[in-house]
Amino acid sequence: MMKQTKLAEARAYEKTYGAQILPEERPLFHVTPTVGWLNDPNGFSVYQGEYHLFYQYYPYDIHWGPMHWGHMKSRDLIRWERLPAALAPDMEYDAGGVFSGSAAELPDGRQLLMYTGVQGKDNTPECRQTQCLAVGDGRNYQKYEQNPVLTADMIPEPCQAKDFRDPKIWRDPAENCFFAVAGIRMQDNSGAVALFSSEDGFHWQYVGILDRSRNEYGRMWECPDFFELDGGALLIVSPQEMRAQGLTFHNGNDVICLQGSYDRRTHAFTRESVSAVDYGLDFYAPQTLKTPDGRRVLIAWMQAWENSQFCRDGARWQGMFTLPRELSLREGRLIQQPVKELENYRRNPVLCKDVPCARRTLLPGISGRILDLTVHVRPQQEGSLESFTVYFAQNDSHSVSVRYEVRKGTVCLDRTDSGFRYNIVNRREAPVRDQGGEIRLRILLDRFSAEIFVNDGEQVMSACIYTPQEADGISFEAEGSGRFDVEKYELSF
Ligand code: DQQ
Repeated sequence: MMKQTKLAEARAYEKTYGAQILPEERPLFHVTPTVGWLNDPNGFSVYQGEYHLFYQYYPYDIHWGPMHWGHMKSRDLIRWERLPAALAPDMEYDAGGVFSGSAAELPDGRQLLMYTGVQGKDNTPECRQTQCLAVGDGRNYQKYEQNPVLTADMIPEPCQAKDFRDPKIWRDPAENCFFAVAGIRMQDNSGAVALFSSEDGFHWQYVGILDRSRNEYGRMWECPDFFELDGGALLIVSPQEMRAQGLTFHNGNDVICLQGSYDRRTHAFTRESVSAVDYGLDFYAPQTLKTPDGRRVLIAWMQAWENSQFCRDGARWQGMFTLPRELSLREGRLIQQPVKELENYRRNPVLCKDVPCARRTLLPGISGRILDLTVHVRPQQEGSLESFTVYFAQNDSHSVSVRYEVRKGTVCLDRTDSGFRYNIVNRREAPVRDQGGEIRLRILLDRFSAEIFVNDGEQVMSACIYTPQEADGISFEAEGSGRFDVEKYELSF
């Protein structure tokens, strides 16, 4: 009884208030909640030939509240159709929130959701987190009568029942069974990733620990994802309370990629390297799926927890996802590129070739706030270029910039002048590979965000920007001599 009420309430609320948000109040091709608050992507998966994407959702406010799951689907990862909210916190075992989780298709054609049920108030010693199931048809879901199916006492090592969350499930056709990874917190407060398996998706057993932080890479590890890619095994986790290390990791909530090898027989993961996934200002809790044509695609919450309580004036939604990115390994390095489907929405190309670098350059036809812009810069001769900056979302009083410092070997994203009036982190630098002063920057803008793909995806920098939409100027500034090409497309449906 209670169950129908909470979900029905959320569905009725989002129907009424979601419809009041004008399309111009949202980005064009980035996912936002129907109304209210969104954080982590959940259940990013293929179901009956379509992409499904759920999200941590609190429809009633633009701030975090008792978690529901919102729901969208898409045929091409770019245009998303809104579906009614999928889950509400309406059982004793999830009354504190339906936290993050994932989805898979069952052999009988039903859709299986696995999520964290929170009992008791989050972040208190009494809180208990367990993994629960719901089964549905791609629109409506029934919670499993035998929930929860995974509890912290199934883990033989001592760990804390208040921090056991974010299951990512997948079906392994080779082994004809399901696997799931989830974040746990050991007695020393540090995070680890536990692996579980199940033959039918409903009855689960503990397999082992894939990797652990030992308080070196942050404390609790949230939102793990584990998959094989181009001959390697990748474990992506979102550590809390990370300590900064050079330009690679920053303090607070980070996202790291543990790369190594996986022995399918013993289920042992051997870590070989650790890298950052995104060098921008807003990126957390990513999740991946495998497309029917075999690509590994990642999507993340494009927001830093630390600044998520600051909203744009008059906002009726808060929180959006990155553009889905294709992952690959190139010379052992994680490469991320916007999904190729985006190219179907490119319109009105403007190409400017071999432009001489100058103190300030404006180019005809190069402006806008919803676009796909690539700049390729090269020095006139070796050592002749000192820096190159692209300014965008620019007018007399605003701008956001991406600056390449050739000798330092860094790219810096800076939104200090984006118009936001809160004391948040506004600048971050990424180390880039030395190519004798040459660089490629692909910049995706979608009204409220910027995603910068450096050197064909060797580094990515994602950030929300808070600049009035009238600020749509783009300009280029160089110190030293060189030449550059610009390729710009508007993006539209
Ligand atoms: N967000 C969820 C948790 C997860 C955290 C709660 C990460 O499941 O650990 O909204 O952002």
